[in-house]
Amino acid sequence: MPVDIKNFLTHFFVTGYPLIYGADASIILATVAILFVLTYFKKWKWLWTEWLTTVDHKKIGIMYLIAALLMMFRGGVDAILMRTQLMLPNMHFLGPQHYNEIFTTHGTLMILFVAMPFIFALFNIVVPLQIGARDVAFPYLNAISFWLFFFAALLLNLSFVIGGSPDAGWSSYPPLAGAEFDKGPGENYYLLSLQITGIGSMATGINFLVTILKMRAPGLTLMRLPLFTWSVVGACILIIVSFPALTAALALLLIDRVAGAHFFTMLAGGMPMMYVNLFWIWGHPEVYIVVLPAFGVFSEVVATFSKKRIFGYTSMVASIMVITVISYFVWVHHFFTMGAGPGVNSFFALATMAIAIPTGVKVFNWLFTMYRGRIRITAPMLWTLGFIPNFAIGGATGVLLAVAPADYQYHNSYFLIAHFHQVLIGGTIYGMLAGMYYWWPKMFGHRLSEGLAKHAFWWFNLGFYICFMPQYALGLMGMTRRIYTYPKGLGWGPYNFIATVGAYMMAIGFVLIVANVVYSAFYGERDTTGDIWDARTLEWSLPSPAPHYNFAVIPHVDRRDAWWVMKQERKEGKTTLDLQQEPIRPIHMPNNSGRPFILGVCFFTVGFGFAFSWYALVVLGFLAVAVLLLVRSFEYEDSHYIPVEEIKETEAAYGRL
Ligand code: HEM
Ligand SMILES: [Cu+2]
Repeated sequence: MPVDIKNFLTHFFVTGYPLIYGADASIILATVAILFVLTYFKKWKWLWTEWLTTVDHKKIGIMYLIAALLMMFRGGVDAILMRTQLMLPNMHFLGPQHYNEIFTTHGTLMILFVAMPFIFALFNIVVPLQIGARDVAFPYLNAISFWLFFFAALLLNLSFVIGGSPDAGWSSYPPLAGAEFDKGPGENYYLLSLQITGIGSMATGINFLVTILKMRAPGLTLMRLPLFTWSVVGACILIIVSFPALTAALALLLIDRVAGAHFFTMLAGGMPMMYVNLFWIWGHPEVYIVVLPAFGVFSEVVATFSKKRIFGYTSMVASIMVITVISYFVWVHHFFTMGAGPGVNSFFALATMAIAIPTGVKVFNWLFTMYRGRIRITAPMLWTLGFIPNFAIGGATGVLLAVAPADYQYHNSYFLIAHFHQVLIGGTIYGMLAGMYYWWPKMFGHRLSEGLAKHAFWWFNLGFYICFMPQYALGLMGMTRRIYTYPKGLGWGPYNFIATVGAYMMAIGFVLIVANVVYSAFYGERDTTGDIWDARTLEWSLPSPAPHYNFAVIPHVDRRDAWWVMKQERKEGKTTLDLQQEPIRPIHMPNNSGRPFILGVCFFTVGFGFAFSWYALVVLGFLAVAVLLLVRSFEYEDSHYIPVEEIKETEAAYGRL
């Protein structure tokens, strides 16, 4: 082989790590297996027409969910690798460079490709059904958002085997992430994949805010809106105001890297602190973007399984909105030690602590809702109950970190690692899992096994404390974040060992969750009523899974907890709120389209081209995007009507006519 081709290949493909060869092999095997199964069972057409081209929010939600779980596995493997490396002093399981790459991809994946798709899964699955709508405001755009996210995730993961992963941390600060210290393509992959998924997230934020503001069923005023939907309002506002800061930061850093500009390098008057500000102006609200929907889930779950309406509805709404506003004024707490001075630091310390007030309001309202309720301990309720102590500890340690002078001591130590995992896992992940168990019957028509769910919960929850509690101590003992190993004799060994045992326990919990998904697909209890939990909000008035047009007749709402009220009134023989109060009319629905998927492929091409500075690919990708947009603008028939006959047949098959 000529030397330059050989050079090219060894640079293009990541070589030298046995773990990476393992990854190569498993990628090839999995791809072959998927292709084989699709071909053998003749499922290609089904895959394309039912899923890849769908604009149905329920299906898009399910695809987000599957992607989030897959990425959680990926990020989880990273976590396990890191914890294994840190288990004992002086370990040589991972080298320093590899460790850097792994904490970077782990953090990036978990925030942008696990937490985000997970909340978007629930937005899609729940919001239109909960507000009595037939779809989201912009269904075609919704599909585009999904495919941008999907191909961005693919791009980031590809870096692992082609070209090399980013290694400057999920926050990717220059100058470390600049071209001078990080030749990469890894860092380019990071910038491009975040940029692409960011466009999709921005569109999702706009889409759902408009959906909620404009498409509510008649009578469903804002102050009658279910709390999950309220939390989506908060998250969407935050997405819309914060993502542009990320877009700008990533674009400027990319220009610095590929075009040799100096926005963030001291040369020619650039300023690295500008990046840090821009990043956290997005980065801090981002943690509320992913935790507010979890709060929404807990509100639904607590009310349903306590058989009571939520305590303090108005204060719940107010606290969501207060959190939405304040969380935008705290970003500097991520760099108290970077020399802003006492005035600035005090302002941001106080603003940060102020968030504890509305959050506390919410926690007490959940507790008061449970007080004297008829509580049923189901899987969603378990995750909700598990969340409360977690969040109390995570919130308290957050307030400790917000004390600016104290933060000078434990800034970037393991204390921080323990704190943010406590809120991100104990808040977001617990919330998303609670939501998954709760709405699973609505998605698939059967429920997940309660027995397996309980085992999974206890492995995960106990593992969580065993993993992260020792890390608070480690932080106070001086162990800093992002170190790949440590010497003997510091007293850190036993704590790290225990933490690693906890991480393995969490991994067992995750495997049990996935096992439950598979098991229940065959043996799960079927839901024939559509209202398996005896719940309170409108989505439970539909059959499970809901027909693709959702509501044959749009319901009228005149109170909070609309479905609960309807059920009560039906019991009393008053049927004023009956769903079948109007005649069925033809339903207007959007057409499927393959273009969002192809658009994802084009953006992937652009990203890949940029990563390697192959500008022909970039131009080609952008041209294709332009053509696709043009084609769309000439598409005059993008929707159709479902005839009354077909609706009647479907409803009759559900036994509803
Ligand atoms: C199974 C549970 C998890 C374990 C055992 C785990 C473990 C770790 C470890 C060992 C690190 C590196 C610490 C260091 O060397 O500095 C880390 C970093 C990080 N983790 Fe996790 N993690 C888990 C889940 C999550 C989740 C669910 C999220 C977010 C939703 C998350 C977000 C992050 C972030 C943002 C970083 C920082 C990366 C960086 O420093 O650039 N982790 N995690
Ligand atoms: Cu923050």
